[in-house]
Amino acid sequence: MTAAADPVKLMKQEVGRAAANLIQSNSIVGLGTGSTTAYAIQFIGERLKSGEIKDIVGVPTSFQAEVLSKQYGIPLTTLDAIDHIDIAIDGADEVDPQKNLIKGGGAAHTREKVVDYLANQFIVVIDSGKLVDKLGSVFAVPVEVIPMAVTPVMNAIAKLGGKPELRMGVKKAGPVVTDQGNLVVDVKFDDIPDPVNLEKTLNNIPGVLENGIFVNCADKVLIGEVKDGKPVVQ
Ligand code: ABF
Repeated sequence: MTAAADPVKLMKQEVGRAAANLIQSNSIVGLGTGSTTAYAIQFIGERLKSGEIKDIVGVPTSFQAEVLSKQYGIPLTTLDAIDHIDIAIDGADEVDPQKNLIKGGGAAHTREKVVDYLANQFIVVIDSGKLVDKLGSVFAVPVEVIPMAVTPVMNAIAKLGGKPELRMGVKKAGPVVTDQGNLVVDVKFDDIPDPVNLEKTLNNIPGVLENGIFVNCADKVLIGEVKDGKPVVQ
Protein backbone atom coordinates (compact mmCIF):
# COMPACT_ATOMS: atom_id res chain seq x y z
CA MET A 1 0.00 0.00 0.00
CA THR A 2 1.75 3.21 -1.09
CA ALA A 3 1.56 6.04 1.43
CA ALA A 4 -0.95 8.67 0.30
CA ALA A 5 0.99 11.55 -1.19
CA ASP A 6 1.09 14.52 1.19
CA PRO A 7 -1.27 17.13 -0.34
CA VAL A 8 0.86 20.01 0.94
CA LYS A 9 3.98 18.54 -0.65
CA LEU A 10 2.06 17.98 -3.90
CA MET A 11 0.85 21.59 -3.77
CA LYS A 12 4.39 22.96 -3.27
CA GLN A 13 5.55 20.79 -6.15
CA GLU A 14 2.85 22.25 -8.40
CA VAL A 15 3.79 25.80 -7.45
CA GLY A 16 7.43 24.97 -8.21
CA ARG A 17 6.43 23.39 -11.51
CA ALA A 18 4.37 26.45 -12.49
CA ALA A 19 7.38 28.68 -11.82
CA ALA A 20 9.76 26.36 -13.69
CA ASN A 21 7.40 26.46 -16.69
CA LEU A 22 7.95 30.22 -16.94
CA ILE A 23 11.63 29.72 -17.78
CA GLN A 24 12.48 30.19 -21.46
CA SER A 25 15.57 28.96 -23.32
CA ASN A 26 18.62 31.22 -23.43
CA SER A 27 17.80 32.89 -20.13
CA ILE A 28 19.71 33.76 -16.99
CA VAL A 29 17.77 32.55 -13.95
CA GLY A 30 18.05 33.70 -10.33
CA LEU A 31 17.65 30.60 -8.17
CA GLY A 32 16.22 31.22 -4.73
CA THR A 33 16.06 29.36 -1.44
CA GLY A 34 13.35 27.47 0.42
CA SER A 35 11.40 24.26 -0.02
CA THR A 36 9.02 25.53 -2.72
CA THR A 37 11.82 27.04 -4.80
CA ALA A 38 13.68 23.73 -4.42
CA TYR A 39 10.91 22.10 -6.48
CA ALA A 40 11.20 24.87 -9.09
CA ILE A 41 14.94 24.14 -9.35
CA GLN A 42 14.20 20.42 -9.71
CA PHE A 43 11.67 21.01 -12.51
CA ILE A 44 13.95 23.49 -14.31
CA GLY A 45 16.60 20.75 -14.28
CA GLU A 46 14.10 18.23 -15.64
CA ARG A 47 13.04 20.63 -18.44
CA LEU A 48 16.71 21.11 -19.33
CA LYS A 49 17.38 17.37 -19.27
CA SER A 50 14.38 16.64 -21.52
CA GLY A 51 15.49 19.30 -24.00
CA GLU A 52 12.26 21.25 -23.47
CA ILE A 53 14.45 24.27 -22.70
CA LYS A 54 18.15 24.82 -23.44
CA ASP A 55 21.03 27.19 -22.83
CA ILE A 56 20.01 28.53 -19.47
CA VAL A 57 22.37 29.49 -16.68
CA GLY A 58 21.57 30.00 -13.02
CA VAL A 59 22.66 32.43 -10.34
CA PRO A 60 22.22 30.76 -6.93
CA THR A 61 21.16 32.86 -3.91
CA SER A 62 22.55 30.49 -1.30
CA PHE A 63 24.75 27.46 -0.75
CA GLN A 64 21.52 25.40 -0.62
CA ALA A 65 20.47 26.72 -4.05
CA GLU A 66 23.95 26.02 -5.43
CA VAL A 67 23.94 22.41 -4.23
CA LEU A 68 20.42 21.77 -5.57
CA SER A 69 21.18 23.40 -8.94
CA LYS A 70 24.25 21.21 -9.39
CA GLN A 71 22.22 18.16 -8.34
CA TYR A 72 19.67 18.87 -11.09
CA GLY A 73 22.24 19.78 -13.73
CA ILE A 74 21.65 23.52 -14.00
CA PRO A 75 24.84 25.29 -15.14
CA LEU A 76 25.76 28.13 -12.78
CA THR A 77 27.42 31.51 -13.17
CA THR A 78 28.22 34.52 -10.99
CA LEU A 79 27.20 38.15 -11.11
CA ASP A 80 30.72 39.01 -12.33
CA ALA A 81 30.12 37.09 -15.56
CA ILE A 82 26.68 38.44 -16.58
CA ASP A 83 25.12 41.84 -17.21
CA HIS A 84 21.51 41.01 -16.29
CA ILE A 85 19.17 38.40 -14.82
CA ASP A 86 16.11 37.59 -16.92
CA ILE A 87 13.97 35.95 -14.24
CA ALA A 88 14.36 35.02 -10.57
CA ILE A 89 12.31 32.46 -8.65
CA ASP A 90 12.31 32.66 -4.85
CA GLY A 91 10.20 31.92 -1.80
CA ALA A 92 8.89 34.21 0.93
CA ASP A 93 7.70 34.12 4.51
CA GLU A 94 5.03 36.81 4.15
CA VAL A 95 3.42 38.56 1.14
CA ASP A 96 1.18 41.62 1.58
CA PRO A 97 -1.44 42.91 -0.92
CA GLN A 98 1.15 45.26 -2.48
CA LYS A 99 3.47 42.26 -3.07
CA ASN A 100 5.89 43.49 -0.43
CA LEU A 101 7.64 40.56 1.24
CA ILE A 102 9.28 39.39 4.39
CA LYS A 103 12.01 36.93 3.51
CA GLY A 104 14.93 35.41 5.34
CA GLY A 105 13.50 32.49 7.23
CA GLY A 106 16.35 30.52 5.68
CA ALA A 107 18.97 33.16 6.63
CA ALA A 108 19.68 33.73 2.91
CA HIS A 109 17.94 37.08 2.40
CA THR A 110 21.15 39.07 1.76
CA ARG A 111 22.12 37.25 -1.44
CA GLU A 112 18.44 36.73 -2.31
CA LYS A 113 17.83 40.49 -2.24
CA VAL A 114 20.80 41.12 -4.57
CA VAL A 115 19.55 38.60 -7.14
CA ASP A 116 15.80 39.22 -6.78
CA TYR A 117 16.16 43.01 -7.11
CA LEU A 118 18.46 42.66 -10.15
CA ALA A 119 16.05 40.32 -11.97
CA ASN A 120 13.97 41.76 -14.82
CA GLN A 121 11.16 39.54 -13.59
CA PHE A 122 10.93 38.29 -9.97
CA ILE A 123 8.55 35.38 -9.38
CA VAL A 124 7.59 34.60 -5.77
CA VAL A 125 6.47 31.05 -4.99
CA ILE A 126 4.39 30.55 -1.84
CA ASP A 127 1.56 28.63 -0.27
CA SER A 128 -1.55 30.67 0.57
CA GLY A 129 -0.62 30.62 4.27
CA LYS A 130 2.05 33.23 3.54
CA LEU A 131 -0.51 35.87 2.51
CA VAL A 132 -0.96 38.64 5.12
CA ASP A 133 -2.86 41.95 5.19
CA LYS A 134 0.15 43.69 6.73
CA LEU A 135 3.82 42.71 6.87
CA GLY A 136 4.97 41.59 10.28
CA SER A 137 1.60 40.09 11.23
CA VAL A 138 3.09 36.63 11.67
CA PHE A 139 6.78 36.63 10.80
CA ALA A 140 9.59 38.56 12.47
CA VAL A 141 11.85 40.63 10.21
CA PRO A 142 15.24 38.90 9.79
CA VAL A 143 18.25 41.24 9.95
CA GLU A 144 21.78 40.08 9.04
CA VAL A 145 24.32 41.68 11.38
CA ILE A 146 28.12 41.52 11.54
CA PRO A 147 29.02 39.61 14.72
CA MET A 148 30.93 42.45 16.47
CA ALA A 149 27.90 44.75 16.23
CA VAL A 150 25.09 42.49 17.44
CA THR A 151 24.59 44.20 20.80
CA PRO A 152 24.47 47.83 19.59
CA VAL A 153 22.30 46.80 16.65
CA MET A 154 19.81 45.05 18.94
CA ASN A 155 19.77 48.14 21.20
CA ALA A 156 19.13 50.41 18.21
CA ILE A 157 16.32 48.14 16.96
CA ALA A 158 14.71 48.11 20.42
CA LYS A 159 14.73 51.95 20.35
CA LEU A 160 12.78 51.69 17.04
CA GLY A 161 10.10 49.70 18.88
CA GLY A 162 11.20 46.27 17.64
CA LYS A 163 11.71 43.19 19.77
CA PRO A 164 15.06 41.73 18.58
CA GLU A 165 16.08 38.11 19.17
CA LEU A 166 19.34 36.48 18.10
CA ARG A 167 18.50 33.48 15.87
CA MET A 168 19.78 30.28 17.38
CA GLY A 169 20.43 27.07 15.49
CA VAL A 170 18.01 24.17 15.65
CA LYS A 171 20.21 21.29 14.48
CA LYS A 172 23.48 22.98 15.49
CA ALA A 173 24.06 24.59 18.89
CA GLY A 174 24.80 28.30 19.04
CA PRO A 175 23.68 31.20 16.83
CA VAL A 176 22.80 30.63 13.16
CA VAL A 177 25.67 31.75 10.87
CA THR A 178 24.88 33.05 7.37
CA ASP A 179 26.73 32.21 4.12
CA GLN A 180 28.64 35.45 4.73
CA GLY A 181 29.69 34.40 8.26
CA ASN A 182 27.34 36.83 9.99
CA LEU A 183 24.51 36.45 12.53
CA VAL A 184 20.75 36.90 12.17
CA VAL A 185 18.58 38.95 14.50
CA ASP A 186 14.83 38.33 14.12
CA VAL A 187 12.78 41.41 14.96
CA LYS A 188 9.11 41.36 15.90
CA PHE A 189 7.29 44.64 15.29
CA ASP A 190 3.77 45.25 16.63
CA ASP A 191 2.98 47.08 13.43
CA ILE A 192 4.79 47.90 10.17
CA PRO A 193 2.77 50.81 8.75
CA ASP A 194 5.51 51.83 6.30
CA PRO A 195 7.67 48.88 5.13
CA VAL A 196 9.50 51.04 2.57
CA ASN A 197 10.75 53.38 5.29
CA LEU A 198 11.46 50.61 7.82
CA GLU A 199 13.54 48.76 5.23
CA LYS A 200 15.73 51.85 4.78
CA THR A 201 15.92 52.60 8.52
CA LEU A 202 17.03 49.08 9.45
CA ASN A 203 19.74 49.06 6.77
CA ASN A 204 21.06 52.40 8.02
CA ILE A 205 21.89 51.02 11.45
CA PRO A 206 25.71 50.63 11.58
CA GLY A 207 26.53 46.92 11.62
CA VAL A 208 23.44 45.81 9.71
CA LEU A 209 24.29 44.12 6.42
CA GLU A 210 20.74 43.49 5.09
CA ASN A 211 17.19 43.02 6.29
CA GLY A 212 14.43 40.74 5.04
CA ILE A 213 11.90 43.37 3.97
CA PHE A 214 11.61 43.26 0.15
CA VAL A 215 9.61 46.16 -1.23
CA ASN A 216 8.50 47.03 -4.77
CA CYS A 217 10.41 44.16 -6.35
CA ALA A 218 8.08 41.18 -6.78
CA ASP A 219 6.46 41.01 -10.23
CA LYS A 220 4.34 37.90 -9.92
CA VAL A 221 3.25 35.75 -6.96
CA LEU A 222 2.36 32.11 -7.61
CA ILE A 223 0.10 30.96 -4.78
CA GLY A 224 -0.55 27.33 -4.01
CA GLU A 225 -3.29 25.88 -1.87
CA VAL A 226 -5.00 22.56 -1.27
CA LYS A 227 -8.69 22.58 -2.28
CA ASP A 228 -10.76 19.42 -1.75
CA GLY A 229 -7.51 17.57 -1.22
CA LYS A 230 -6.11 18.69 -4.57
CA PRO A 231 -3.28 21.19 -5.27
CA VAL A 232 -4.43 24.44 -6.87
CA VAL A 233 -2.00 27.10 -8.14
CA GLN A 234 -3.07 30.64 -9.03
C1 ABF B 1 13.31 31.72 1.17
O1 ABF B 1 12.11 31.01 1.05
C2 ABF B 1 13.16 32.56 2.40
O2 ABF B 1 13.00 33.90 2.12
C3 ABF B 1 11.95 31.99 3.08
O3 ABF B 1 12.20 31.77 4.43
C4 ABF B 1 11.74 30.68 2.37
C5 ABF B 1 10.35 30.15 2.48
O4 ABF B 1 10.27 29.10 1.62
P1 ABF B 1 9.30 27.85 1.78
O5 ABF B 1 8.17 28.27 2.68
O6 ABF B 1 8.88 27.58 0.40
O7 ABF B 1 10.12 26.77 2.37
O8 ABF B 1 13.54 32.43 0.04
